[in-house]
Amino acid sequence: MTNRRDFIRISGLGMGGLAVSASSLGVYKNLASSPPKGAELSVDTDRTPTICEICFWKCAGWVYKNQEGKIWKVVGNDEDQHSNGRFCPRGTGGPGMYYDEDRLKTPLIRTGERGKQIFREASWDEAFDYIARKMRAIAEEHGPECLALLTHGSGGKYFGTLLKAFGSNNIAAPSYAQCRGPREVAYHMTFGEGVGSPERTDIRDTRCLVLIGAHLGENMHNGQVQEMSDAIDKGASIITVDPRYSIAASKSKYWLPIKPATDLALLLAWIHVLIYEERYNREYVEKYTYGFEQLKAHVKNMTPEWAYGITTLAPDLIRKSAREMSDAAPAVIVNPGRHVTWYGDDTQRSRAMAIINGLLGSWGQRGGFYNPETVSVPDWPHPPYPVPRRTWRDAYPGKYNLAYETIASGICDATIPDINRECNFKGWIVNGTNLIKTIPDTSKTLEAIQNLELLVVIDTMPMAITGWADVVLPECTYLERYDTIRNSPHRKPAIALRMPAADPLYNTKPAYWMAKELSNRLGLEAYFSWNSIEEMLDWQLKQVGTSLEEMQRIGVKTFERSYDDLYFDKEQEIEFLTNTGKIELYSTELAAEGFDPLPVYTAHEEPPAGFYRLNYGRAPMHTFGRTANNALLKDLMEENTAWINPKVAGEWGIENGQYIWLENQDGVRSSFPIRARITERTRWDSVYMVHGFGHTNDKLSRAYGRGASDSELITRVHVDPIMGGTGMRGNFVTFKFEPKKEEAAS
Ligand SMILES: Nc1nc2c(c(=O)[nH]1)N[C@H]1C(S)=C(S)[C@@H](COP(=O)(O)OP(=O)(O)OC[C@H]3O[C@@H](n4cnc5c(=O)[nH]c(N)nc54)[C@H](O)[C@@H]3O)O[C@H]1N2
Ligand SMILES: Nc1nc2c(c(=O)[nH]1)N[C@H]1C(S)=C(S)[C@@H](COP(=O)(O)OP(=O)(O)OC[C@H]3O[C@@H](n4cnc5c(=O)[nH]c(N)nc54)[C@H](O)[C@@H]3O)O[C@H]1N2
Ligand code: SF4
Ligand SMILES: [Mo]
Repeated sequence: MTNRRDFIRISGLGMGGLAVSASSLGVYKNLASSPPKGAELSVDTDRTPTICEICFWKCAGWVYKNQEGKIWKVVGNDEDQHSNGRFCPRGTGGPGMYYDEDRLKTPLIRTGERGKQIFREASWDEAFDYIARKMRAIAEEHGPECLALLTHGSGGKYFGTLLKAFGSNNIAAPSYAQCRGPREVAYHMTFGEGVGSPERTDIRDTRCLVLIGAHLGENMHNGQVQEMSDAIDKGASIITVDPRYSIAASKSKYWLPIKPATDLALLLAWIHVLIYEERYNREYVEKYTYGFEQLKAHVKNMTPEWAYGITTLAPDLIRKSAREMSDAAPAVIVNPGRHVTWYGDDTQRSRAMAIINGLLGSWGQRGGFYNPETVSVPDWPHPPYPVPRRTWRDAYPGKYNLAYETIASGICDATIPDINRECNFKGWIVNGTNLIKTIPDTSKTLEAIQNLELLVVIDTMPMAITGWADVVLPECTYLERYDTIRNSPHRKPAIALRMPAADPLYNTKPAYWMAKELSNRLGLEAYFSWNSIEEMLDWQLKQVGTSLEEMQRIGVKTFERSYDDLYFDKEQEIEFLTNTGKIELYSTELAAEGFDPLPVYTAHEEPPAGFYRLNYGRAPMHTFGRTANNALLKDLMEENTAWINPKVAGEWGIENGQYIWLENQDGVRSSFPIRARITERTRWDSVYMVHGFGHTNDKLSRAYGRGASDSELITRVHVDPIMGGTGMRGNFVTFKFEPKKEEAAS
């Protein structure tokens, strides 16, 4: 039996053939203790509250300084539902970001050709004057709505206010069309509500957790991983569907090593078993759902035997795993996953998962999905925003009507001039997202960038995207600034504060300050009418019954729920926010838009001879590409590896540990070599690697050229017709034993 600490340690040890070095153990030790035991420092005077920015789970914690007053360590806040007082290895390594000597240090203005990284250092005034001049010029010539904000992370809120005040609401995050968008749309179609972040999965009390691709344990979303490990301790069973033997698979009662890209067939067969063996939650289905009979007819022939031919999973395994779920119902979760943009039919796959949750009656039930609550924090009062004349939707008439948020890749495509479009985007403000590595098909992103009249990048590090900027604005790290109040949904409504633990190093500044300064130059100061961020935060906090002074002391404030409705009572009549007011097994909304109202399996392209499907995922000690240069985390894992099945390695004569190059179906070869990891843990038809390596910006002294980048190899994108998500897993790679010729010469 594993306990939570083992689980996290195991997840660290399990990765990429990595031997955890002695220096890394310190980081793991911190992970389990909070606050540091035997700390010489008095708790009240020397700690300041923070919200981790190493990933988007947004754990709240404390920053401690050492006796010299230097930032020393970050630990979880016990009051915080996201972290329960513990940080994950990445969060614990956060100070590495503050101390990184490669950080962006001062504003930069481009002087040479775009992308050649020829910049001059500039003052903040010069940088802002330059940006404001260009923004005005774009607004005059093309309209303010030709400006877009691409953002991921906390500072985006302030630039969002600026952009809306300027007259554009084209604000996109890659966490939608490159990540969880299809899932959100599918759950809206089915239950009338999205899943949200943190996900409303009641893993703590579940009896059966079904992970389809979702690789918790490598995906280190803190609270979820802790709850999963607690649930395992309490005897919950785990079912993992993954072509790779993930950490989660190693903890599972059933591991279904599915043939990649065939999940929809498995899901339909599961539905078949649940319905035809009468193992669904009859009472719940009758009371709350719509379209059961259509669903039943739809899956009539989709037997486990049918699915076997597609998925390679034995019919008996499909039946047994379905029964396992139904035995646990309603305390069962078919995990909605998070990064679900895989094959382009992702909304439909997510719908099939949602339908199973509906059949098992887990939505709104203990051990299934709870009903989260959020503290509504009012914005600082400001004049109404002007109504934009056009939005990104006008670039896609009749398309993606079911997308609730802006599609980052859609902004990118609509920046490339096209005579069929009335207007193209002309300026981008890019905050905290490394678009070159984040949006698939880099050549298109670069083509878009070459057509921009203005590209402003706000980042903390020199990354691929900053290399292409006209103006680079260096943000101070999360440890050096105040920020937006965190009010994410959870079991109990709560807020958290981030405040500076130290003054910003170098000539770096927080996003709120940049946005306010820009507003002054654009005549939009009425939207930022606070005198100081402290004044603004204090006002906001007082509206919800606390104050800046109190939050500086406690970091996190948890409120009682307004209703006792974490789960709903089976006696209750519930009106779901769908067209029919029911849980829609059959989606009337999809039908109205001309899409399949019930999910249909369609085959995806197979790898050509000599090629393998490119698969990618997460490592517990890194977040995307943002931590690769972090000295503390690089110690834990300094490069990624290519997981290759021994059978395949044998055919190619590849040795374990050998450096190879990967080349995709379009002849794109990885810029850098990657070490082979020969392992039975991946199927023979795919090659797996961790995303976020193979950095191409040589200003990253530790990360440059280490490992290979999956992003480079993802040149084919399968767009989800329902909401515009960019399916990225339809790419295939083969092995090469030398770099591309032109690169070898240079
Ligand atoms: N440590 C760490 N944790 C993170 C992050 C991070 O950068 N680092 N990022 C966070 C973010 S933003 C996200 S969105 C999540 C993403 O994490 P998740 O949503 O959990 O995972 P995915 O990226 O969808 O899936 C990765 C898994 O899918 C498997 N897989 C590949 N192809 C198939 C297939 O065809 N079928 C099935 N069933 N499985 C397949 C892979 O082998 C791998 O194990 O992680 C979050 N957590
Ligand atoms: N090939 C491929 N593409 C993917 C994925 C994948 O697995 N493979 N995953 C997809 C998913 S799930 C997601 S959510 C997206 C994530 O996509 P991104 O959010 O773009 O992820 P990162 O690569 O971490 O880029 C974050 C950028 O923010 C900067 N940054 C970090 N902290 C701060 C800060 O405090 N302030 C500012 N201004 N900048 C900061 C970092 O230096 C980095 O340049 O990528 C998607 N794209
Ligand atoms: S899960 Fe880890 S990296 Fe993400 S916010 Fe929490 S501590 Fe930070
Ligand atoms: Mo994501």
